[in-house]
Amino acid sequence: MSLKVAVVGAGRMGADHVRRLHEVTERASVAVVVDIDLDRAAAVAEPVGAVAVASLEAALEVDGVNAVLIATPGFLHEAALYRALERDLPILCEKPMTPDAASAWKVVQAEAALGRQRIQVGFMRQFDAGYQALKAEIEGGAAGGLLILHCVHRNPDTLAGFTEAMLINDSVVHEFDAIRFLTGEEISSVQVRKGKRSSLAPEGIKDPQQVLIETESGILADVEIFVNARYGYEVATQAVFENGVQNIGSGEVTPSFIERFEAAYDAEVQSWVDAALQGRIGGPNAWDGYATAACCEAGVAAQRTGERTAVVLETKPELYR
Ligand code: ISE
Repeated sequence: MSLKVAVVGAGRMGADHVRRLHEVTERASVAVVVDIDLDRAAAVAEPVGAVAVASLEAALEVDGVNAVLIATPGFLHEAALYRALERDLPILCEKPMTPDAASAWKVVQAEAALGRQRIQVGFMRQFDAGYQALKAEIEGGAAGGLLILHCVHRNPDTLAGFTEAMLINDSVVHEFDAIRFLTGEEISSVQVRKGKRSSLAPEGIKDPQQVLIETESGILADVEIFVNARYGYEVATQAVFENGVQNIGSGEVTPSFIERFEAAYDAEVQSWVDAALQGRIGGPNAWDGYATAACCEAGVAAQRTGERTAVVLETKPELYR
């Protein structure tokens, strides 16, 4: 058996996943590409022999479709998630699962009512060899307990229409995910400091910023988020232990996240496919999507007030324990 995927969204991420599913992923193929811009859908679908349609409803009618990969902008995810959940299909949903904590919590409740985990959220860093090695080091305990994470997240530039909240919702969301993944803990508070503004940042945007994070047990993390670091894309973490340090990613400069995390995306999609064929998910779940949305909401509030802002979560449903 193999997965016949409807890829929703033919933008940068959607097109990259279509190429990946066609060229790299085993036991899967792209059956249909969905985009409201039908020409754009066709341009992505034709080279891989897939059908192009303008709505998910139409895609779900295409013969044999048995899985959905959602790669539209985040504000469109919610409707697509419900549609795919209604059909009880395996879903890989690009981050953010939904743009805010309340809508993410509703998705969690809908999946919990279904009684099966169907949604895997596209936090690809969990499939990156460096992050996996660091997690193994933390769990192994050879250097003692983990105390601090210093995180650097630099992008070369931003698209038109970029807002300061996007620093948190688009970029720091990956650090929230990585910190939760590495520590195995929930994040309890977020604070944001704005300093000297780069003259290369778009008008009205304070870039870079510093995000200060604390986990449940008191592990501290600081994130430098700098999205107009013209020299390239660089994502790095230094973990400070009781008796040692470990660095990942430092000096690995690429044009964008696509190249930096290419192997991680490949592994993420393969894991999703293989798990889906066995009726499971193969990575971060809807609870992770919800918890990171709550962190983002606290982060955006903290950007406005400058205050240390608590992250308050609902009770985790049994399905995710
Ligand atoms: C982008 O959407 C990503 O997912 C990248 O990993 C992140 O570094 C970038 O800032 C986001 O815009």
